[in-house]
Amino acid sequence: MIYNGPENVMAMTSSGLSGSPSEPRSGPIHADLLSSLPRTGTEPLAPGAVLLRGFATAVAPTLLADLESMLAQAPFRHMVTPGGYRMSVAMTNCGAAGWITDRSGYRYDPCDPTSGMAWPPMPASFDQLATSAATQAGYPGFVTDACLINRYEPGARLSLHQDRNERDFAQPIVSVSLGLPATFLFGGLRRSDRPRRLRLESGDIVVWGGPSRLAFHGIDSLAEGEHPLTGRYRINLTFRRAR
Ligand code: MD3
Ligand code: FE
Repeated sequence: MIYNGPENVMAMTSSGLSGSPSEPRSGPIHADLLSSLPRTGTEPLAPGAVLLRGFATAVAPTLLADLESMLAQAPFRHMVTPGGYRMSVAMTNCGAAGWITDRSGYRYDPCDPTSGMAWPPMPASFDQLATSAATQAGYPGFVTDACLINRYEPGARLSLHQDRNERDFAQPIVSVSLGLPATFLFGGLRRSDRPRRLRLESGDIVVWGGPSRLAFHGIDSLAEGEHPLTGRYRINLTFRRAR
């Protein structure tokens, strides 16, 4: 694991105990300077789960432009759960397989049920980000074949669930948050385990592998807001290995 967050800036510059008296000593960092540093760094969240703050910030405009051009072929839609409920989160997919739900169940399918056509191909920007984030988190060689794209508007939520429709639970899931912030609920291996709450902001990536791969998780009801990249939406890209 590589730690490159503000912690290390502190460690390097707030000297006073180390270094010879003859060498110049950098003074304390001004509070405003510290708080204006970009939110970056690698933080372990739980066994196998790693938060990469701001990892996608620079590429976010490219991701959203590539998303925009696939929406003509595969627009966002509100799917229906097997129990007959319309999901508040709107979804679409790209890649060789896409996650869908309808009255007959949850599954991956190579075709979009709305058009009957294959899902749009995975853009190179998506693919490359998923692999580099997985590598940074300690999962080198991750190759995604399915990207589920979730769109939240204020009030939309995703109740606690596990992701179990993929073939190989040894493969991690890479999730990329864009636009409005959300409160992520991160539970344990039993539905009854009380979830932790974690704020995810635009550009944050979480890689879920190891024992965290089957943890219960969800998203709290999205708060109203306006974001320069997405307006009144939060977009989440979840990269999976489905087959
Ligand atoms: C932890 N999406 O698409 S991303 C989902 O923000 C999903 O749209 C949420 O849960 C969202 O299935 C959360 C984070 C995430 C995704 C998959 C996981 C966390 C996970 C799988 C296992 C454990
Ligand atoms: Fe999930």
